[in-house]
Amino acid sequence: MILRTAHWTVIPSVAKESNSMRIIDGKAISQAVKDEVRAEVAAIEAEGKRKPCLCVIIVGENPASQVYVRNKVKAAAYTGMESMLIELPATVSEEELLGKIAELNADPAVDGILVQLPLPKHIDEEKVIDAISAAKDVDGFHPSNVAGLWLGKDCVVPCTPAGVMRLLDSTGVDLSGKTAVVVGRSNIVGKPVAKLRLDRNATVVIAHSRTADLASVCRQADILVAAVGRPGLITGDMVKPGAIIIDVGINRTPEGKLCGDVDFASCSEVAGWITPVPGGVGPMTIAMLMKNTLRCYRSK
Ligand code: L34
Repeated sequence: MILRTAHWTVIPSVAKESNSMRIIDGKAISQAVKDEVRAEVAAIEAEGKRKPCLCVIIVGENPASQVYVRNKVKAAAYTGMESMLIELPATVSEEELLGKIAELNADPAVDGILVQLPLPKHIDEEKVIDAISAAKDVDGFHPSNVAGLWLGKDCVVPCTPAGVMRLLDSTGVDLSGKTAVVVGRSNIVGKPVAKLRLDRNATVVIAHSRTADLASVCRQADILVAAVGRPGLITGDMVKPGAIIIDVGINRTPEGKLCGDVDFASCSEVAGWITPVPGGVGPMTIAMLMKNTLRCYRSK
């Protein structure tokens, strides 16, 4: 039997070393982040100032992207920000999309611009990311923000990695000197997550599809982040007892059910802390987007 409380879950009678495994509740933590932003937006409004405005562009009709984008617009409304959703057909030309971005870059009423990825094949994602003004790049994907992150400058941090850090912080565990492994080397998650944990003095390892003996690398991890998009890749035998596991994977089973890269059933018996999917990193990505929009608004 699993007893659920607001922030953690105890498996009382599992005869394993860890009988106090805790679930990191991304939903509750993302709510707290959104409430912080909401209070700040209310204060801005009370001063009679213009409210922050986020503009989200979606191209085509990828059902998962539609869900995420809808959640972003809903979160913006919750915080009291203005938002704009621009829906473009999958057939839109690259030129047209770049034209739209140029228009938004020049619009003083727009503080943040996000183009939901992935984009249709005929559009060059790199060109699109480069076209967004770095000052309005709420995703933190623009080369000057990426450079800023790696040089240790104060700049926009990509939403998902920022969310991962906030989830780690919620455990109260000091990362200094710990071994932090991330499985996955994408520009959006793996690489920035490694840098952010390096900044906390963790010993970082980036594992990937060519890593030899992934299981033994993962077993070294005091903190394990999985971000590869392979359902159930991380199993309990790959986890160090007591480790913190953050599951960034969002996969859909053939039946349409959401699942992460982490096999929750086996890993939760070994881990000290673990995030669920759904209700883990996903909602944090959206909450940190609200923070980033506020940041871009303030640094104008
Ligand atoms: N430009 N493209 C850009 N920025 C991003 O930050 C993203 N990402 C990723 C995909 N493309 C992007 C997102 O928004 C992934 N992502 C994202 C955002 C939210 C959620 C998942 C992925 C989310 O809300 N997940 C919910 C479940 C939602 C559902 O029912 O499908 C969760 O609880 O995990």
